[in-house]
Amino acid sequence: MKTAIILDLDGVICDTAHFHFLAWQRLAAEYGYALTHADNEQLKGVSRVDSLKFILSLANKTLSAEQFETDLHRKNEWYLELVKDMGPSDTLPGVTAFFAEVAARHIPLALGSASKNANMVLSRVGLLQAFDAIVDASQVSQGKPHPETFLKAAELLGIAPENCLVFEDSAAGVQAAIAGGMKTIGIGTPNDLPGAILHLRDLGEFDFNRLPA
Ligand code: B16
Ligand code: MG
Repeated sequence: MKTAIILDLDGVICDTAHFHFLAWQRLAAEYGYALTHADNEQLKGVSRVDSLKFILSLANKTLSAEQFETDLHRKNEWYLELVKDMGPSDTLPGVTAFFAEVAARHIPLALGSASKNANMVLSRVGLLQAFDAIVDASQVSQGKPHPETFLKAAELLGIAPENCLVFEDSAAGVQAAIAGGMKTIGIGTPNDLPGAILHLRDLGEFDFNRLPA
């Protein structure tokens, strides 16, 4: 039975999760709220709109619909400024070797990201062509923790969900993969990512001999 791999982007392939955090922290500071790393664990993998709603609830603040859209746009502009100088060397440890192993073993590979910037970030780090399928926020109606992102990726690969292995750094993403009937490897700690079958610091720690043949 062929096993496929589905990778999350931010926090798994590159350290853009940190850039999202910096941009949200800047916006939250304007609302008088100091966004913490613990808060950020709950924002990882969450869509832009839902992230802003969560921050507003933390800051106990409401915005007009117009200001809400303006602030979403400003956050994204700050994020784009932070990623604009990224290049092929800006992947997380072990990513290059991981992709080489996936290619050598002819393992079907998909991206399952909640980001609308996924294609741009992948092309900056030179990995856009490495995927057999890419699913980002523009192709789904329900973001993580809903399983739609990963189910769509499995469908595009033509691999049954139970034969897909998802690598995720977010609690929302781990929940999404489990809800889709997939196995998940957490890039992070068991405390932050309950439900994952294995926890690694980065993709470089993955042992391909653990994959079913
Ligand atoms: P954007 P992932 C997610 O990407 C991030 O983890 C999350 O922090 C971000 O809010 C979300 O994408 C939306 O990103 O504003 O670029 O559309 O981790 O699912 O690859
Ligand atoms: Mg992520």
